[in-house]
Amino acid sequence: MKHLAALTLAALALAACDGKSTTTVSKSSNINGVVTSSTISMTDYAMRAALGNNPNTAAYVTVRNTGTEADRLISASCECAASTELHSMTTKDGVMDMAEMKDGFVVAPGETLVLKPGGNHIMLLGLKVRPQDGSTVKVKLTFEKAGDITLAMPVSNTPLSKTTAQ
Ligand SMILES: [Cu+2]
Repeated sequence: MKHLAALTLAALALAACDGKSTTTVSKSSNINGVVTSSTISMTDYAMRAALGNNPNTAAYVTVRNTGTEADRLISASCECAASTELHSMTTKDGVMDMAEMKDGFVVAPGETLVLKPGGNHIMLLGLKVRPQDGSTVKVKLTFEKAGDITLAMPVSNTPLSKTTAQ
């Protein structure tokens, strides 16, 4: 256990160190919150605040492939959670069911992948830090071709609700 604690501290130190050199993204971003690499553009990203004693939460993003080749969202990771999975959401006979997308999500050229509340999502399991409404939490997305892109996700009790005018 001591060993694990030391590792965690080392990871935190690394993260703190990393945070000094850049702001929030590893590629580039503009003031409208659009994060881009040469072939991937991301908008509408947010994380749901931790609810009650729920050990898990979810995060969302819209990914547009502006390149000429298919890419694939392979995985996501967050220091806030013990593990992170990509989940699909299906409804059968009125019952919602989540399943891990072990091969991730393919995004064809010119197409858009939408991860949103009530739909496919990024699942954050075993929260180590409980994301609070109004805070910002970094989530790293890993693409097969575009590589790693880190998003500073705004945390909300009602993620992305502003864009759908509730
Ligand atoms: Cu899920």
